[in-house]
Amino acid sequence: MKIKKLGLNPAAQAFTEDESLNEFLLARVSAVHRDRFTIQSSEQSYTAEITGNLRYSVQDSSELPAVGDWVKAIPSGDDSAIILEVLERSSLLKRKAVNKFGESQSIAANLDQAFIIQAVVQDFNLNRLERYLAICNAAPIAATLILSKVDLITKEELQSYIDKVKARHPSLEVFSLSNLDPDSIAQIEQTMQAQKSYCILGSSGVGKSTLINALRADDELKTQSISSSNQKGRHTTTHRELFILGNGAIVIDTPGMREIGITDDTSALEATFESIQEIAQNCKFKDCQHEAEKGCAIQAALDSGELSEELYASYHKLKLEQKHYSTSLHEKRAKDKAQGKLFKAGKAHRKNQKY
Ligand SMILES: Nc1nc2c(ncn2[C@@H]2O[C@H](COP(=O)(O)OP(=O)(O)O)[C@@H](O)[C@H]2O)c(=O)[nH]1
Ligand SMILES: [Mg+2]
Ligand SMILES: [Zn+2]
Repeated sequence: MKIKKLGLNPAAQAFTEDESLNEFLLARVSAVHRDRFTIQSSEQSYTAEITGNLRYSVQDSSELPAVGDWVKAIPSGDDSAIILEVLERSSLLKRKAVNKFGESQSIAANLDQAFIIQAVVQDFNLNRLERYLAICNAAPIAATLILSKVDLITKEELQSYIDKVKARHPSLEVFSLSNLDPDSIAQIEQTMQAQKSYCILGSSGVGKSTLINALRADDELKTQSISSSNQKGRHTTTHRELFILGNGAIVIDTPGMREIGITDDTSALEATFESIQEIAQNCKFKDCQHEAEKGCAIQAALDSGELSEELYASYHKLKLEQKHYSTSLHEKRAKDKAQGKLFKAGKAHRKNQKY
């Protein structure tokens, strides 16, 4: 297989043009396990570990290899390797780590586009959609909405859902999907381009696995791992979360997420709520908090009905969450720094002691 089929990003492209490729292995992370990774080179897949150096030098778990990352590695056996370095990412989809102070958690790296799925039955929720849009804008990656299980509702009902989305996000592309209808799957697949990387996001039960299984019916790497298992009697159960579709597009499977906490990228929220940003430009004061200030265009738009209360409430909630995350992050950094100083002081102290 040609390496470019794995969807090279600029850093990986530069690596292929570099001589060091002769010595080192260029591979893409196709699965993440507790402390091991599955990586895919142009030749084969490897079970890989990271060097202790890499493990101890990271400040935040999001610096560790994620699915979709390009890595520099060295083979350490027939089908094992050691990851030396994570190459520069062109995007990183992440969320706030659950129950961890000021930390983020990677979802996938080097994506071009996300499909956000919401089922029209029991799952449709614009505020949650906006959370997904915010993490996609922060990555930054393009996002498209798929309304799934449309076989369970009428055309008129479907249109009313689409209208609700469009009222808040006029430029968001919306697909409708019934996994029972191959045409609707084909319509989504047709928009996916060769060598571009896609992920599918959404709550549990919305039809992600069913869609991915339909898409990966012709997964190119599947035949590759079967043939290498025939040759060497291994690789039989290689777990992967990265697939190459028949049309050459790359799909990265992500685990279902209960919480989609946002992190500290303020421009991502502004991009998600474009209409609010446009209105806010007319506020009299640049640093207007849109509370009780004179000449606040947001308050005026809310009063006139030009800006929907629901949309503004959704924005406001995410904004507060983002501020909270930023505060935690600063506190964590200050704490880490203080601990680092303490550690250094301890070391100096021990060095000065005779025994
Ligand atoms: N009616 C209907 N059911 C679906 C559709 N897609 C998936 N399902 C069902 O919804 C359930 C959850 O699907 P699954 O793909 O596992 O969802 P995931 O948790 O998002 O991966 C299963 O029982 C599927 O058979 C659809 O388009 N229409
Ligand atoms: Mg699933
Ligand atoms: Zn204002």
